[in-house]
Amino acid sequence: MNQKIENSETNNGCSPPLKHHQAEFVTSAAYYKDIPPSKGEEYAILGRSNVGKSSFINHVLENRNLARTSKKPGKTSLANFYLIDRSMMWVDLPGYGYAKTSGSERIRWSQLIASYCQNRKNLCGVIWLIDIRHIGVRADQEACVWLRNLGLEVFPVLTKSDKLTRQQRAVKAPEARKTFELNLEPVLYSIHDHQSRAQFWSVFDQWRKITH
Ligand SMILES: Nc1nc2c(ncn2[C@@H]2O[C@H](COP(=O)(O)OP(=O)(O)OP(=O)(O)O)[C@@H](O)[C@H]2O)c(=O)[nH]1
Ligand SMILES: [Mg+2]
Repeated sequence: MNQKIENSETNNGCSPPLKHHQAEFVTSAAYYKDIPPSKGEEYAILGRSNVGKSSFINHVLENRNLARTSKKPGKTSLANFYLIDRSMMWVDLPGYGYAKTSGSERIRWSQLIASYCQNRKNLCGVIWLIDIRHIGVRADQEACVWLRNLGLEVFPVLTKSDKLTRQQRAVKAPEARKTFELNLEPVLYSIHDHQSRAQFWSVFDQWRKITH
């Protein structure tokens, strides 16, 4: 996919219209066999443990009670399904790359992520979260190769952008795009910046039209 997707940071500063997205929790699954039947447009939220996946979901959907978050890695241990605007499903997955989870749990998580991403028929793409401060770490490099080999469309997001100065942030999207050979420049995201939300939806809505 190489269609032109306009990042509103480059569209003469015009703010996209704000829209509230309706979201509801549907179900959780610990194993692939337990996930609901394939139906409709679906996107997975994937990234290292503690990168901010669940916080991102709550913030971007303006509902702090949707997904459980924690300062400690390893909080999300199930695949959690959320129906957005009654038209698409988002799936918050456990994180990868967290060494301290017990062996059997780690195996279950990686099997859940792998079997879901490999087999889910209605998976239109992956919203892939990367910590803006740690671009290129091994676990992300491996995930990137794996996602590419599966042929999945990837929508990259750099999380925790508030942790860097404006000057430091400026180089990170092109750096990540180059490091991971991405088709798309990542969107910067911070749960402490409400403009992140509008910025995300503006780019995601364009990308979404292409993926399904
Ligand atoms: N400063 C800052 N902190 C953030 C941001 N996003 C998430 N966090 C913090 O990062 C920590 C982890 O957030 P989670 O949303 O639980 O991360 P996760 O990727 O879902 O983690 P797992 O479920 O363990 O894989 C929490 O303490 C959040 O408050 C952000 O944009 N800025
Ligand atoms: Mg989580």
